[in-house]
Amino acid sequence: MSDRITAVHARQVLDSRGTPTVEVDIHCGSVMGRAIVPSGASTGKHEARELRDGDPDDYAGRSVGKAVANVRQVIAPAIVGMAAAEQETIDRKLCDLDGTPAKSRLGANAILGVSLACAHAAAASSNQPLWQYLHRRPHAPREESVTRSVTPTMPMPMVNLISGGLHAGRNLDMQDFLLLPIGATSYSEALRMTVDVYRALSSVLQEHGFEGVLVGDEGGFGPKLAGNQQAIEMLLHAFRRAGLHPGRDAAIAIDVASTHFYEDGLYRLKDTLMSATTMAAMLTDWADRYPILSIEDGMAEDDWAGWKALSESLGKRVQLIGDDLFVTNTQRLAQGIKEGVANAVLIKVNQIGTLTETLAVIDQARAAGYRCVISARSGETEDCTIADLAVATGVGQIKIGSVARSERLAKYNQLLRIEEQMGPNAPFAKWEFSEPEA
Ligand code: 2PG
Ligand code: MG
Repeated sequence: MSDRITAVHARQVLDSRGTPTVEVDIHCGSVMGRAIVPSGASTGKHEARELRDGDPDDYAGRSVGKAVANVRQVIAPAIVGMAAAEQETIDRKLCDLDGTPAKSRLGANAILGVSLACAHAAAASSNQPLWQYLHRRPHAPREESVTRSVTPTMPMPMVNLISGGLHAGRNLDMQDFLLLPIGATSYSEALRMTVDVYRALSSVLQEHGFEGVLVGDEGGFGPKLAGNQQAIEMLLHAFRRAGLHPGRDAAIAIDVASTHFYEDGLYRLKDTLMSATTMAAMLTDWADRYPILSIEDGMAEDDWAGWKALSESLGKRVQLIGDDLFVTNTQRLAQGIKEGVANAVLIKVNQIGTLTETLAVIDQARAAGYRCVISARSGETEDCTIADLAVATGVGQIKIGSVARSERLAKYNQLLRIEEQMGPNAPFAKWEFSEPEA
């Protein structure tokens, strides 16, 4: 079936917080590819820019009519007639049409919707599931791509269990306390273990007097705990309650999201003010005492010296992920690699705004021995592109949120479908951590 783009349409829909976002449909004759753009709450300042209308009377300034109009009036005429599979050419054209470094003219939301919908349309035209199409993409520049040589692999989920920070009314300083079901030998086993732990945590919290706990933006519990360490203790209880051995079957990951409590060179936690050195010492102490295998944004987005200290202290034994630090951007990552900062990158498609640029960051990370974690945003929808992307690139890890709220389950369920499509021996990224080559 031809993958010539015959029509491009966009509309405003709502995300999981009831906030407007952009949905794009790309038609290639009788087939259609669709994508919906996610949106963050704890965004990094170096991310590509979402275009919002800013009219206080229309969804409190958050409507996306301008971005939708840009897809219909500026982007559509420029790409109709092109082949949807020419992803690099289309993405370059989108960047050129925009012409700004942060995609602020047309809006990264307009651009990303089109970029991802193209991939969906091309996959549909070639009659393949998206993960398979992405892995075999006909026009991709193969030679220099590390990802090209990788086997599609089911990712290890990193699952939000307790939410804090900007995702749960700042009840805790740190944003996410997550489970890594490291004992799992398949994706579906990892998911089952996760649900066991989620249920166990619900009863553990009740027993500790946290009745009627609400869930945060990503479905994690949002109890008003005494502090960050109590969150860790609750997780360890829940692991044991679910019959899992902490450190062997189940481990902890933290998204500190420290950019959001960093001010004037200091980390302002609820009950204390910390320098970067003290912060690094505290995280190191936690990693000594608890089975914490991964720490995201332990330091703030522009605190390179703090990042360096943390990397020197923990980089050999703990996965240190840059989210606000790297913002899925090759220039930021290049600086990190040069300075020996962090050892993993969070990959969020809307931080950079096109599929091509996202794949470039994954390749760059891999070439430097940095690990990648494909991630959802706190504002999500039924769009499951990232599930297919994680499998196609074989990066090995995905962070979607908790096992509650259907915008999260949409992705977990898509991964179950993909696992089934891959057959009984679907490759699964078991947990392993080795220090990147010096
Ligand atoms: C993060 C993400 C997802 P947000 O910080 O990693 O948890 O949050 O989408 O709000 O940036
Ligand atoms: Mg983060």
